[in-house]
Amino acid sequence: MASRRQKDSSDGYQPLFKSFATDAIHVGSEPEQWNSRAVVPPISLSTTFKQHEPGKHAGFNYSRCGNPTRSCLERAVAALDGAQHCFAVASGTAAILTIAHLLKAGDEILCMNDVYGGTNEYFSKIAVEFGLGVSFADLTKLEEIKAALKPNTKMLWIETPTNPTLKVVDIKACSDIVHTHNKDIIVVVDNTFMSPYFQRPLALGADVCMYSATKYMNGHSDVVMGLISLNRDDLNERLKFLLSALGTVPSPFDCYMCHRGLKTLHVRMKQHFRNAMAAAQFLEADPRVDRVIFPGLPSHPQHELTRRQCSGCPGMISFYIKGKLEHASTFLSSLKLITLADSLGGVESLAEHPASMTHVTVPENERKELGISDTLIRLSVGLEDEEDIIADLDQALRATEGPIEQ
Ligand code: P1T
Repeated sequence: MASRRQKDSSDGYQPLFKSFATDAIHVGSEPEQWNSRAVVPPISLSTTFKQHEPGKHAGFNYSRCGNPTRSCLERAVAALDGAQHCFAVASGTAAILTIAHLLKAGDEILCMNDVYGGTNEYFSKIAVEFGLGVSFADLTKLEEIKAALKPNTKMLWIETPTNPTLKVVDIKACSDIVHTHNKDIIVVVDNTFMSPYFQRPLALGADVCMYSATKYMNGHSDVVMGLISLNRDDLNERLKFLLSALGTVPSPFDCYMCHRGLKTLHVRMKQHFRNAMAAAQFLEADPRVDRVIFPGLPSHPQHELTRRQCSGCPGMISFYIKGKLEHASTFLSSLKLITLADSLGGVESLAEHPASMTHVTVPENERKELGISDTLIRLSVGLEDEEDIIADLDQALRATEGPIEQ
């Protein structure tokens, strides 16, 4: 599937993946798989399944090990990722935990230095307690990768664009560097922000692609879930075992919900991109804003790479407001349409303050180094009318102009 790209490339980005919408709507939802010919996969709540004879069953034995509703979702996601295999898991965090269990004590993970706060926390506070070594590097500087690899490095963890400073990492270049060094290093890409509509990491050399499906994949802020896609049969067997042994699985209802959300991913992502571009251009021209980070803007340091690697950009914008912490707080508290809340990737626009919310657990000195300052604000631009989103940003920025309470 990875090679099935449409011919026309309109605006300098990678062409969209051919038949993406058709696959999103139909793969995993074939009516012929059910006696009832249901057009929408039923929610299969049964925890257990009758066996023909001991150890012989019709595909499912116990829902922790596999479930028909989950399987429908997994087939759809595999198609969208150009993958042979996919696992739905209980959360993005459960995906991180399960993938980390591919390693053993004494192995080391080399991780992008700017990642979701929970990812940083899991690696640096929990995985290390179980004997995994963890080091962080700026993977946008390719020359630093080789120097950071150790004889026991067994996994490279890429997040791109990064959360929250939206740095873009060259997946193919990183994969080539580490696989040339040692082909057994497992390259993992957290593709939460881009979604498979804009970026397919497996086609770029990654071994494993994962998502917090809580975000764009489900898209409606009503499911916590994770997804893992891959092509390697050896890792697939191990992950199947780990999922069942660790029990990091989602509920059938959540699988149904996520599969339902996935069917409009292509429509949503297109509009997220349009709305975010308009909001980013508005913010970049605004004198009350210091700097806007949006990979779709020519001012983004990896804008050219983004066009080379992706088919577009999601609704994520980060920006530095002029002033101090108080200006950021006043802006966030003054928003009316845009909701001040953690998370991202839903139909509704959200805004947050990484230094005190999503990335509060990252040590202060690291936050400073990464650019997660008190004036950094992260927006998840939703699908409301573009003019209404911009009007809300404008009125909240206006609130920061007068005297600010300290
Ligand atoms: O929340 P959960 O589904 O467990 O996913 C964790 C996760 C993993 N990877 C990335 C890139 C993420 O952004 C997240 C979760 N992020 C937020 C909740 C947030 O507001 O950034």
